[in-house]
This record gives sequence, structure tokens and C-alpha cells, in this order.
Amino acid sequence: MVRHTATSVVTIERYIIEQESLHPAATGELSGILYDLALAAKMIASKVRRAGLADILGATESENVQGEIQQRLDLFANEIIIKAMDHSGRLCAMASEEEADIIPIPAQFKTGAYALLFDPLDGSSNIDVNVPVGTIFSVLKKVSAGAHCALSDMLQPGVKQVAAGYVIYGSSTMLVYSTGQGAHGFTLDPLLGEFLLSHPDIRIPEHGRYLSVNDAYEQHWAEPVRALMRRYRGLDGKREAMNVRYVGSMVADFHRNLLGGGIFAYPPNAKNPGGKLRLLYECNPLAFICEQAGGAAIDGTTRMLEVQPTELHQRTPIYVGSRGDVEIACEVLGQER
Ligand code: FDP
Repeated sequence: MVRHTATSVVTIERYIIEQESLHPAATGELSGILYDLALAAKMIASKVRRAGLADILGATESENVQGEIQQRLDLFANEIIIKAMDHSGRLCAMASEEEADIIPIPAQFKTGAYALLFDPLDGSSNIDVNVPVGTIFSVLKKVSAGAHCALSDMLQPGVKQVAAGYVIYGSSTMLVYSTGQGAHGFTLDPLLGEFLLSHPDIRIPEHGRYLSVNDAYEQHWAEPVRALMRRYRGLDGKREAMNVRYVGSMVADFHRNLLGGGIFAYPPNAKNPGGKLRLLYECNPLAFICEQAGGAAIDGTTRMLEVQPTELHQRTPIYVGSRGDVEIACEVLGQER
């Protein structure tokens, strides 16, 4: 981690521009998208920070498309991102975990060459208890013809992402993103109101200390998953036991493991045979970041980034984190099949 003096700080804007200059053919559009997202993140952070004070908490009466109870902050974060991004002329459309369909760019604005997919406030069931939540985003290049986005622009495998990232609203607010040249982290300085480079070129340890999984589903797991978890816990004598850490907020669990090493797993279970987490809004962007940091991600059999999406709100199992620990998942799940 670099330590900056007051005069040597690198803002996210400067960093994005410097990265862009490495690509002579770059138009600046992608940089603009990232910068707009950083602004949206600051706006969401300021609301999350005040959530305990403002009368904004609590479930609304509506249920979102995933059938979960929405918290008001989810709706707020969703709206902030849409409003921050819809008028820039850089996007052809957006898709949000909170919306059933593709979100078109309003007719009065220009459209652009990229599609943005996002989970505005992941881990939202934790908001009421002051546990970190996050925003996750994925940027794809438009592949369909015509000015507007087609479903095919959204349903691209994760390897096609041109940028991805997340924001964690924790003890500090951090934004981590990648455009395919490593994963870089920025911490929000609340006094300056700027994201400052704090974690350049993050590298996840080859093997990790932490296992993040919801054990309550053990009785609903298939035997291969149980065998894998026994391996991680050192119960089969084949490796040292990992420490279990499960916040229940994917961004928070992922972020800790990215920095400290480990694996986050949400295997299929009898209640969610296809997994719970969303391929396009959660798993692909975090898999992209993880690979860029030297880690790996699979759905149990296939590299996550190679899974061909078939629907916008598709769910998937996931095992993501340190490369060595994900390889163990491949080995044990493969053997037990
Ligand atoms: P939440 O339901 O609170 O939004 O994205 C869904 C998610 O949180 C992840 O952030 C989290 O890792 C997971 O669900 C927790 O699910 P379980 O309660 O089933 O473990």
C-alpha cells in the first residue's frame, strides 16, 4: 500500500486519465463512465453514512424482482446511479438488480457505446444493523447494431467486461475497479470528498486464511459441497483449517478475502439449486476483479467469466478468491461428481 503525503495524493480522476493515456486509441468514454460512477458512489456513501440518523431505513411495501424485500436505501442508490449515468451520452442502456427490465436511456439524451449493469446496494438486509454494504458494477461494450441496447448487449460472458468494480461502504468508503490492467483501490477522503489511490495493483494471496460461506445451509448442500467445506476446515486432514468469516454482505466478504486471502463461496443448496447470487450484477464483476488481482472464480465446474448468460437476472453458484483455494474447489467438486 502506498502512503501519500498531502501533496502527493493521486485522485481517482487523475488515475483514470493516466490509465487512459496508456491507450492511444481510447476515446475517453470509458473513463467518463468510471468517473461518473465514482461521483454516484460518493452520493450513495453520504446517504449510507447518515442512514442511522435519517428516517430512511426500513422495508418498503414493494418487493423487487428477486422477490426480496427492498430497503429504501436500495431504491435511493438505484435512482442515484441511473440519474448520474443516463445523460452522459456514453451508455446505450443500463440494467439493475432492482429493475425487471433493461433501463433505456431517456429519449432526450444521446446514447453511447457501452452498457452498464449494477447492483446498487448489495447486502441490503444488513443496512439496519450497520454492517458494510456495497455497490457492484460491470461495463460491457455494445455489440448489437443500432443506437439502442439489445438484450444481447447485456448477455455477454464476463470475459467481455471492459471494466468492473465495487464500492464498499465500510469503516471507510473504498472503490475498487479494473479495466483489465490490474485491480486498483481508492479510499474516499471525507474531508476532500475525493477517492484517493490507496491500494494500487492489488494482489490476492495464492492461498488464503478466510473461508466465507453460510454454514446454515449445510443440511441443504449436496455431498460434494460438504466434502469441500470439510477440506477447507481441515477436517479431512489434507490441509490446515481456514478461519471462517461470514458477514453476509458479499462485497464485504469479498473485499476482506481479496486483501487478506481466502475464498467466498455461495454453493447451490436444496433451496436455491441454481445458487442465489446474480451472474451479471454480482458474480461476473467480482470474478473479473479477482482474476485481475491474481485470483480465480468458478461456478463449480466452469470459469465464471466464461459462463454464457441466458437471462438478465440469472443466478449462479460461485466460488471466488485465492487461486489455490479455488483450485481445491475444482478438484474436490470434480472428484465427488
Ligand atoms: P442480501 O440478501 O442481504 O442482499 O446479494 C445478496 C446477498 O445479500 C449477498 O450480499 C450476501 O453474500 C448473500 O446475499 C447472503 O445470503 P444468505 O443470507 O443466504 O447467506
